[in-house]
Amino acid sequence: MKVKAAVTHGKGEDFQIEEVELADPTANEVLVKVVASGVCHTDAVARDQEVPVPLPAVLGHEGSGIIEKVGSNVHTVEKGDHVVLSFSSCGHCENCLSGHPAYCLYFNDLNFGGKMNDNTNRIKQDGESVSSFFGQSSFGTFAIANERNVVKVDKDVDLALLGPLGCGIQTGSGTVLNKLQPNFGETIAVFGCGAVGLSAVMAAKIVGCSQIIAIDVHESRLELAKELGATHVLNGKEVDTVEEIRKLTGGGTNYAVETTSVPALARQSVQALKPLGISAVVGVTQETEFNVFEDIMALGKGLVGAIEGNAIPQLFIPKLIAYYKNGQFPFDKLINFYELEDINQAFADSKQGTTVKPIVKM
Ligand code: FXY
Ligand code: ZN
Repeated sequence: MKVKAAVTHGKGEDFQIEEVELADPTANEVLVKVVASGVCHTDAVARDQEVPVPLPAVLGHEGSGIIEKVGSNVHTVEKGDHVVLSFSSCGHCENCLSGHPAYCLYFNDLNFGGKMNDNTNRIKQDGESVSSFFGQSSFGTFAIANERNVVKVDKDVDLALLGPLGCGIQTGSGTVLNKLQPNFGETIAVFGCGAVGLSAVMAAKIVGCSQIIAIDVHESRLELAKELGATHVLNGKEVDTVEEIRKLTGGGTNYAVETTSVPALARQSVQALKPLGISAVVGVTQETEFNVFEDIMALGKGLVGAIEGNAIPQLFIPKLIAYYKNGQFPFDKLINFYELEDINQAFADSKQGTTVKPIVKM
């Protein structure tokens, strides 16, 4: 079938709204009428070829929509179901089998390699193959997704809002709820108040952290952090954050989440911990300096990584929606909607910091 999509043709180039040809879903795939898709920093990273996704590609990996057609071997969803699309995983490796699909041994190939799980393409333009992304390519009016990427959701919530639960919002909230798991009354510092950081703030409020210290350099985001549950906010441009956090908490927090990808902040997130504290890094940082003895070993601290909030999306996303429905997880406050035609503006506003989480509507 012919569908409209935002196509990425060249490194760093604007998305072009064009027609592409979508093949039928194979046995383990579904065809989804995409209602909307969140915009995540990882889409920009792929567009700019910091990760070499073969181009041309249809990016987008925070889709939400309605099942239009299912392959012959699909059993968990049917036509008409509302779904959120999440990341790809193989289902067969030891990490998938042990309930850790975000650490699938084939994660990079399946999400960034440009092909579906059977290593073939579903999208074509002028007879040439076009890459898929995260097994969904949600920047289009229809998408083919692996059954494993699909999360069935309640029909009584606005489906257009839900796509970011498949990546950015799951990443921030899951890092707190699934990975760090603070106890009621413990303390946490969240570095960065983008969609990931603010989702971590909301999650920390859900578990009852007594001090939730949010750090950013944009005042508007710090205001939003307060609204969403931060008990204290720090502008990293104005104060020494490590010193301030130690002062506010009497020696440091139990936990930290680093979402900014600013290399120096990975170390600061550990320095801001009290003895035995743990910092989770979710911002992609390649290299930075630590004094391993002083920063980590001497005080029994830990630095851990987390991908996609350690979530099993089919179990975790419905829980987030339940929290949203009872008012405990107001992630809609992060969102601004755009038309698909305005997708380049959505990316620009996200980079600028004027929109926390853009969603493009199809
Ligand atoms: O956006 C989604 N999350 C990613 C999986 C985080 C890791 C990005 C790695 C880029 C190579
Ligand atoms: Zn993402």
